[in-house]
Amino acid sequence: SASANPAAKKADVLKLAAEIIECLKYRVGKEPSVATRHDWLTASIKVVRDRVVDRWIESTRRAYERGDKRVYYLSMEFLIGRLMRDAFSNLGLMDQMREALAIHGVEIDIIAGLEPDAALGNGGLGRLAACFMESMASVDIPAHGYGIRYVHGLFRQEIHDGWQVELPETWLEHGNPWEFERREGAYEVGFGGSVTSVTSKDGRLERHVWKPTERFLAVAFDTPVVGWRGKRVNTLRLWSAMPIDPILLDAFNAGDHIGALRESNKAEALTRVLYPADSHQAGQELRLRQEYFFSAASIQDIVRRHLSQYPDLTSLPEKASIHLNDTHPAIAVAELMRLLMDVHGHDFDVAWDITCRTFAYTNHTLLPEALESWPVPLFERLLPRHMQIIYAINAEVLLKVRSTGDFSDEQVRAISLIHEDGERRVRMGNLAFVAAFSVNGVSALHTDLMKETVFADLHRLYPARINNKTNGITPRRWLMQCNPGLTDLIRDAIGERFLDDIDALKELDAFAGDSAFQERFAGVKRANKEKLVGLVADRMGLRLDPSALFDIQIKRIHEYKRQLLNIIEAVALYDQIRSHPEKDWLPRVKFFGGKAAPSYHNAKLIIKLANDVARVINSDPSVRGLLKVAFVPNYNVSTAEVMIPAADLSEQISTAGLEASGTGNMKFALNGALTIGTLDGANVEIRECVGEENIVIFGLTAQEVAERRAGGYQPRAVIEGSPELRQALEAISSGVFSPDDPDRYKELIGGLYDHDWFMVAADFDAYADAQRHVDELWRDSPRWLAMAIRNTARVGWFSSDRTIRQYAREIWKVPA
Ligand code: DL6
Repeated sequence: SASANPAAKKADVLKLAAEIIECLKYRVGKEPSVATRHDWLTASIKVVRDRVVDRWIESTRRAYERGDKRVYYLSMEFLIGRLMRDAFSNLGLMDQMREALAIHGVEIDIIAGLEPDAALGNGGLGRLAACFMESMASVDIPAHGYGIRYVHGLFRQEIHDGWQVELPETWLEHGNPWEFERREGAYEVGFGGSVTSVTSKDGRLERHVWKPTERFLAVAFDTPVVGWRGKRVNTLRLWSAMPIDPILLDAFNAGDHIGALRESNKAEALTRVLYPADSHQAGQELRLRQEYFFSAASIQDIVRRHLSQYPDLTSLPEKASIHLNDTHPAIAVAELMRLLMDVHGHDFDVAWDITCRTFAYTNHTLLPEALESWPVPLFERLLPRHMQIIYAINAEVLLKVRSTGDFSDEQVRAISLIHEDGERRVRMGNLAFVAAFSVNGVSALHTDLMKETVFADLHRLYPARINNKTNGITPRRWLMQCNPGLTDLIRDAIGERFLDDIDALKELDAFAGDSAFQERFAGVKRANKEKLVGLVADRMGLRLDPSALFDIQIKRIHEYKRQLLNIIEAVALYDQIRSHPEKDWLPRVKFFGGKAAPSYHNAKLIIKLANDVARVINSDPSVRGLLKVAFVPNYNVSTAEVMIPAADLSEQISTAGLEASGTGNMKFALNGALTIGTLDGANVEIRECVGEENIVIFGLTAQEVAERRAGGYQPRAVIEGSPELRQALEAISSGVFSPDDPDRYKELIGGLYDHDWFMVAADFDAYADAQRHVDELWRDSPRWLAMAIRNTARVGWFSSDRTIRQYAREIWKVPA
């Protein structure tokens, strides 16, 4: 290959350099002398994209010719971040492109920094979908991702006077050189209207015909997803809504120039913005429209592809698995049923059999407020035919339940697809569950809790259905690309094999106690910390000391993730440092980053609190720089790629039982940070892999949390029994950090005394003790480094390649 042979590599560099100029000229329309940095970025991407296309066509053709089974991954969210480094490095073209651009006096790192993040997702669920897309291509599974091409992805966060301000995000501002628009591949998607039934001459009911009143076009935009070493290229197909009649000419000619664009505007609104709610149901009509829009377009596309190759849809389950990433695309179940019955003439039983052997579903949260359900009247108005189909499915399921004779009325009500207490609602989780041949959780603990809680009754009815697939992360982005220093160091120590087989990372274990290796490992960490120091200086004007312990909590802001616990501990530590200046305190920087859902009041207040506390602590001379707090604005994938490699300590401190898995926890461990965490989500399995001596676990277990709640937990008594906690809470609620508005945190903190649903008080002392234990470990640098190296060495199992292979073998039944 070009990378192995220096002469071939040199020739390729020259070829790429020429292609870049050619592309600038003929596809961007510029001469190098007038090209902007964005033009260079566009030209570089398009040159590499051309090379991707050959492999893409080849991958698609191969799947077709061999009659391979395909995986369809339906997800409302794909939190991709930047793609350039991913594609260049997976194709092995990074060095060549760097040199080719350098010939033209262009620095690749500068133009790489101009690529906007594709932030088509909120958090863990969307980022998992992006890691899975990369892994499916890397392990050579023919797969298509389906989602929405939001014009505005997740909002840009600014911090004004400590408060989160949301601004529109405009990732398409300079165009998107990765995508291919497919006008020819458009489908119609309807809403509203009515259903009529057409009967045959002998009076038998033949078909239902849905006549929607509103109709839109779903236009595909395809992005190639390159796997490691370019082995395979898959397609991420994102749908954009367009009007069927772009302009109503009659209205226009009658002088109604605004009204004439009504259809265009309605279509544009449909796929314009990503809902920024995370762990909370976005119960708006537009959201249900988005869900149906992309599900319907995807199912039509899947059916079309199948029928272009096979005579009918009875073979669909053998040739396709449709995976529902959470319940957001669950309406696809009813859409496939509709096409099977109303368009392709199958009767209900056949359609249901095909459907149930085709769908699989992943659950990502147990939080009741995040479980989707839609009011029946809304559903009926927007999707009348689908409502009928859901009633028919429900009848089928409830008949089965009744026939077992094992379920109480209450249990039958819990299984029903329709929630009947008070407002009648369609339960999307139950719909997905009954239609899927596999229902999986995302960590061992979460899967167990699914069986015991939200899906307890459905699990009894379908005991073989729930299975676990612990999440993973792609080591290409989350080690090789974001941490080239560590990657080179590992390569020097154990050779290249880990690049292709992440299990080989285990060999690094032998170096954990090697002082020369430790020194180099510390050097890499130091350089990564300096890079983060630079980012913080640029973005916030804050100066930080890279030799301090970097303690980082980055994730969505949510009460269950307990950023508040971390902030309260910072306040307690601040008290201690001032009361005991004589003690040998360790310099520490507590970093926070994350966005709050715009309508989530307490989460936004927690951001303000972090910033208020930061302002006071950072400017207090008596702290002598021993503690700093930094809330890094606009946390996103690209920021994560700088912060994670720079972390010494990873905060994974959710209330046990509430974080389904977490994936940030895996990224930090892979990059040699120690975890301070509860026994929640995948932390449990991380502890098993790294060994309990290499992780700092504290706090109540999920079972203990449940017991405490059941036993009448009284946080007030706990707070009164913990002087450190009490003082910290009093300081916050009395306005020490908010002199301009002393009551700002009264309610937030007051709530802890009476409810404390997330067990902040119950876990505080254990957390503070764990932090002091971290201090002790940090003082013993060789020991710390050995632990950090063991973390890197032992978490290869959390590669999303492993996760995807398990999905392939155990759910989709495709080779991988
Ligand atoms: O499975 C991916 C990711 C988990 O790692 C997180 O623990 C979990 O909170 C997240 N869930 C969501 C919210 N989802 N809904 N619906 O993002 O999924």
